[in-house]
Amino acid sequence: MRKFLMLVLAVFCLTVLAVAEDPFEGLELKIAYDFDFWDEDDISYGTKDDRDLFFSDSQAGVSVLFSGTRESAFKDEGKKDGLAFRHESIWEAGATKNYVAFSLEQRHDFNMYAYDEFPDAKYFTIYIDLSNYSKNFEFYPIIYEQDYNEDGSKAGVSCLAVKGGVKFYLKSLEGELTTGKTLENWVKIPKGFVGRIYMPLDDYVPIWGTADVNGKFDGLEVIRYKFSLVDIGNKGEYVLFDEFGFLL
Ligand SMILES: [Ca+2]
Ligand SMILES: [Ca+2]
Repeated sequence: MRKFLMLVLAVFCLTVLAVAEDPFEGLELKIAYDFDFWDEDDISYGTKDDRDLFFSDSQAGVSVLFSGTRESAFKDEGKKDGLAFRHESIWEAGATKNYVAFSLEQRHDFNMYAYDEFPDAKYFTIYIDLSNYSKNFEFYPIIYEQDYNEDGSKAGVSCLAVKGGVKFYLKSLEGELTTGKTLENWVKIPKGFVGRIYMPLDDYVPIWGTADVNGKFDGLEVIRYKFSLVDIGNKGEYVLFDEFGFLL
């Protein structure tokens, strides 16, 4: 009898552990922005010469250069073709370093996922490759989206950022899942990390004077991503991003 109880207990513990190890169980990844429709190596992106207007705001051409590159392009499924977003520092030591942030528009006609809906998504995920960046990577992953009143009618636009002190996840290319704690509206990704990060949307709150009337991430009209970087690294260092998506 005692042996049986031990067995039951062991099975129970294993089950609990297994659930705890997969925070994404039952959730489906929907890609929102894959950069594959960019032109390869076009360094006008984000600058005043950018005719495609993928960015509504950035310092590209001043402190950083943006381009689409085959290097470290990522696919969650299938072969790894397509492009990734290369965010490169051109900052010369000693020169004035500009505040660096970019606003990338989700709703662009070239983006095949531009007008997709991600209703009540639980996580915002980004593939990130820090192989060519020499520090921990610190940034603010901010999302603008349409907010709704309790009756379903449109409210204003929410500018949403993560609360401090909550858990987020990192999954390396090898599949190892680890966790980190957020800081106030920003996260620190360990030096050299390559893989996906997962931000908990239930812990996203409105900032900069905006409201979230119904108190949740709606995901029906994602407008843009605003990433603000604490440091851009030394000249020639770069960070690669790919496959922004939502888990729902
Ligand atoms: Ca891609
Ligand atoms: Ca809302």
